[in-house]
Amino acid sequence: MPIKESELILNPDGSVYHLNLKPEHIANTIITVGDPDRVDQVTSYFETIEFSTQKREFHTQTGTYKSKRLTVISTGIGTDNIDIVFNELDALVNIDLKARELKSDLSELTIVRIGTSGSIQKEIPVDSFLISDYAVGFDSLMHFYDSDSILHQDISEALIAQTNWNSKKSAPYIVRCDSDLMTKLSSENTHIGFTATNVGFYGPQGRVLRLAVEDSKLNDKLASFNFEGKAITNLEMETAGIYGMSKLLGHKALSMNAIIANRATGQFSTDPAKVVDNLIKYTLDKLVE
Ligand code: R1P
Repeated sequence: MPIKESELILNPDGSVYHLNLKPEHIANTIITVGDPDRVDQVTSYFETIEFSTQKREFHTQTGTYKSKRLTVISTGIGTDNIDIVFNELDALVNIDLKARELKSDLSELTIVRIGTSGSIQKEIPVDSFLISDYAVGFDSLMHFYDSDSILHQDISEALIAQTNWNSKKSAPYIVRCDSDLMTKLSSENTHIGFTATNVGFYGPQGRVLRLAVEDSKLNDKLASFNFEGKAITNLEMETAGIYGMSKLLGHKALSMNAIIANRATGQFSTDPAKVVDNLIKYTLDKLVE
């Protein structure tokens, strides 16, 4: 049975609905960034750019870095966008868009996030690089999929118990990176961390401007959480969704974080653009090694 038009929406030119992309527009290795302007920053290091498009927050460019074909795409902020980006990227490689049928041979994409993040551990300073080994999602994205087989339930249970997690909030889900990519992209220059993916920037990350939060101790509880020596290291807004969607769809993913704030010490980087640029260069060179 072909996938119905209402379920897999295509634009009049045959491109996928939100991303505006056709299968020939993307490489097998994809870099995701949050900020649409960061796409140009990444591709400024490319020797060629063969394709560019933008629709809403989804800005895409494909080209070559040291002869390797790469696609860079912005996701905007949050795991709601990750659901859209990952389903549509997967459709580009694994669904015959004309026949509206799954292909018999599925393809595996390599997807690396280059994003910004705030550390919650004093020892992980601003201007450092952190790679997310595990991620905990405080959004509910994975709970809308048949995802139990990829989730680390033992860690979630420990987190719920140790933080006295309010059951009115979505149950935290735990996912893990692709270990081959971790080996390829880590070095003595990277911290290895356990990333919390929050469902907002202010209250959900414990920032109080005018509104009181439900649990003012949450960041402290996350920082002191311990599961077999694993502590939560940093906060951002996409990684758990990226790891969950990639595992479910059969792709490899890794999240690279430029630490621009330290919530434990109250410091913010004096030059956040520079640390992001350094992480872009580091990641590009590791991808072509
Ligand atoms: C919040 O300011 C945004 O910055 C972080 C968060 O994950 C969120 O998307 O990442 P990016 O700099 O990649 O967008």
